[in-house]
Amino acid sequence: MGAVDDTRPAVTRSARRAVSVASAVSLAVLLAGHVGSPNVYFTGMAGPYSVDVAIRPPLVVPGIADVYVKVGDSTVSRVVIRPVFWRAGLKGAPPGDDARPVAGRRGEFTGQLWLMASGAYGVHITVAGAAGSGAVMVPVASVATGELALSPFLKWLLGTLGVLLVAGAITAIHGAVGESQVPPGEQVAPDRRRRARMAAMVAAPALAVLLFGGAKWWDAEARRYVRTLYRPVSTRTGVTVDSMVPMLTQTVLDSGWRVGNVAAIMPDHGKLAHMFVIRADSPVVFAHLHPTMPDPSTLVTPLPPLPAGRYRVFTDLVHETGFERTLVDSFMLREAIGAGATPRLTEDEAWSSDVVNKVGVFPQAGGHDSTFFIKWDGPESVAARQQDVLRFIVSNRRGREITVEPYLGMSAHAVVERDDGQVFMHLHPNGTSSMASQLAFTLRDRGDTTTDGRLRLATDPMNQLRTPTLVKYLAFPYAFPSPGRYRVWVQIRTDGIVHTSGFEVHVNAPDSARVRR
Ligand SMILES: [Cu+2]
Repeated sequence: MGAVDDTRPAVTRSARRAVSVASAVSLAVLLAGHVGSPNVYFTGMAGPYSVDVAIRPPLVVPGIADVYVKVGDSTVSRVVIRPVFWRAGLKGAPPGDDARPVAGRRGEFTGQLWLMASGAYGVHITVAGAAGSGAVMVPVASVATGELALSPFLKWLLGTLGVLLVAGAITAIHGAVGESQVPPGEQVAPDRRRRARMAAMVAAPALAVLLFGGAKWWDAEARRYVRTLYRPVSTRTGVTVDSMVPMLTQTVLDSGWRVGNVAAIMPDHGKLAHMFVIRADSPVVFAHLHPTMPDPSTLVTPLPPLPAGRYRVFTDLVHETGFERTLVDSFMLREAIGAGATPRLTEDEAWSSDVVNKVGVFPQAGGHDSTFFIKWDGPESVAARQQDVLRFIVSNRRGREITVEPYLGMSAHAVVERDDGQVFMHLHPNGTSSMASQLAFTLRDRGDTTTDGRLRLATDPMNQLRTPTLVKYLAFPYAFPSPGRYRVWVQIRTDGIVHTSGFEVHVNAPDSARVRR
């Protein structure tokens, strides 16, 4: 497994390009949409009921997803979960299964779902209680990301049983031809004994051939499976400077993608792509950009001024199938760029090179300017897999709530990255799934598609924030997947300006006493 920051500097220098820039191709093994963080978290309404959903997708496909549903209403008596594959739609989906109540935990239900194919699934959750029934859909990317290995003990046990089985089969054939033909107590005649030996001698190579064939078949199956494993799409990222303005170009190298073998990209939050450029060797430089796509395998965006250093690039895309993916790459800047130019950014793009607030060290984290404060409200000590940890208090100078304007249809955006780049997640107060993916499923279920299977994208995504709201608390449903040092950036818009606040969080190994699930 290559690290994200496997940079192979290939410096391009020309008279017209003011700076030399190294480009890199990353070869990291990462998950679709959710880099190193496969679990799906969702907070929202199923009709009249508030629900918190956590879904752990399987490592292999077909495989079993674990689904947890927590409902806020104590009258809820039944929770039904149902997996819908994007291509099959509701009509082609298996009937739902009843989730069972978790013993000793009021309002919590759990169940398992088979995900049979690779691609986007919508998990439909229907909740029934005193206020009637309500449903909600949570998109999940189903990808085979690994092979299940046998434990050494199981290998030894199965190997021993196999040897016994073969030995037993030969003994049985020997007996069937020899002793079993003779009444009990009688001697086995020499020619019968010889025939039995012959039979065993024929059976042994025949069994060997069968075993060999079986092993061949198994290897072929395993190879076929490995071919279906999800592989990240590799890209090349380069930075050039044209009349002082630095431009980033990310090119998809995958040949299947380049000839149009992947589903079209659909806008999410009204943008085709969300690109996050994060300095690798220091957490203080962060940019949220929206590249244009002059063709389906090229992403281009102006960059804000950036100091020299190594940068990671995470580009979130959603396919029209509802499948979310993140393109991961990195680049190196030998010197600072763009310092003299006015950043050519749109009002929906934001960048920050402020100090990152270490949680526990600077609990009074400040906003971009000091018109408001955003303070870590999660636990002082965070463990991996612990839920309800990404919480913040937002206040103005007088300690009151502030008015937050919609930023790309959301009250807030959060980006989580482990400092080695192996974990990356872009999420919102309603969870980790993109609005675009939800829209894709809704349109397909309604039959809002063209004859060639494309989505009719005239519809606006639902669940969008459209008007300014008063905000005091911000919470993002999430659990850090693994221990390590993480950076978290929170973005909100006030007075027409997008503010980015950075935090550094140390995540401890899961402590069984504290983990909620
Ligand atoms: Cu966002």
